[in-house]
Amino acid sequence: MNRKVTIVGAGNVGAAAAQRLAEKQLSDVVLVDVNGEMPKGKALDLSQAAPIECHDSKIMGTSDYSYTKNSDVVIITAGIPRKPGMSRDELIETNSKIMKEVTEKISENSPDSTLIIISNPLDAMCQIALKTSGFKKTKVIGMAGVLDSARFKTFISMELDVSVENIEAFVLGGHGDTMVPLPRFTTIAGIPVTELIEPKRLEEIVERTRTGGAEIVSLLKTGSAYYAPASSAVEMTKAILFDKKKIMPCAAYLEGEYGISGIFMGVPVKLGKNGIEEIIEIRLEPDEKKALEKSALAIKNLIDSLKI
Ligand code: TXD
Repeated sequence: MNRKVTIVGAGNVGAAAAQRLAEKQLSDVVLVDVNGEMPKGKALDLSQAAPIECHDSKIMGTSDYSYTKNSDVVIITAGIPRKPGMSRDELIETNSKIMKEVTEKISENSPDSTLIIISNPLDAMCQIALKTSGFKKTKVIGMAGVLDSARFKTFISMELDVSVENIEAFVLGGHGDTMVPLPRFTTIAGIPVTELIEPKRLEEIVERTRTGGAEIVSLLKTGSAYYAPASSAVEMTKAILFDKKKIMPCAAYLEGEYGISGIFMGVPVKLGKNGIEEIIEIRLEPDEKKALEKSALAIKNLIDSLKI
């Protein structure tokens, strides 16, 4: 195949993303991990599913970055996940070092790639990747909004017993407790959600979305969510590989958009072959704007503590 995607971190999210990329025949996949021969084992196992799943994507596992050369997209999931009771921010020390080391190697081997950052705390990890890689800000994108919006859509579809395909929803802001689900932009077959779900119940669904990651962490006991995060990363990858110009909520580096500067935060962006091709600015109501500013402040405080 003439499209190549590297996934750094062959753990839960990385392996699930490799499987989806291959089975959808979107690209060849290189799985990179520091954990001995584990990435080789996972790649071999995934390759042996190919004759049954009927795809010709090549999947390899390695710890050697020379195999990642000239990747089109690089998905970075390397790091440690949360344990029950932990916040995403508590991962910062360990994951910052890993993100720096990985981005150095990736930018050497694939200087023209687009980076999709997954590791937590997401907004801060994006900042490290941008600084370390020296890439243009349009080529470093964080995955959170697609997942948070998918969670919001799932809960709405459960509530109304309607197809998930009917639902459009947007979650903006940071990937944490201050994320900003926007009921005003949420529709079911074009019908505003506020026509179908009463405000109190909708607020409960919004709150479940905000804590959607923690709900899964507490059920799994070890590790955090990975099927939906992998799907979200693959959706973004597809938009870039196929130049789809698709609008989705992603963490982007802001320089004045929404009145915010110098941090990554979830906003609607258009994804295509050049990465982020446009940041879409929508007019927000005062309470929505306030919520977004609160989210930005939480991200800024975390970044300041990192001194990056
Ligand atoms: O919405 C989102 N952005 C997220 C983020 C949704 C789900 C998971 N989120 C975060 O992604 C999570 O908090 C973690 O920080 C990452 C990866 O989660 P995953 O569940 O895949 O963790 P695993 O299974 O522990 O896998 C991480 C792998 C593991 O195999 C390590 O050996 C590897 O990362 N690792 C490295 N690979 C390459 N290079 C280095 N330095 C390295 N260090 C660890």
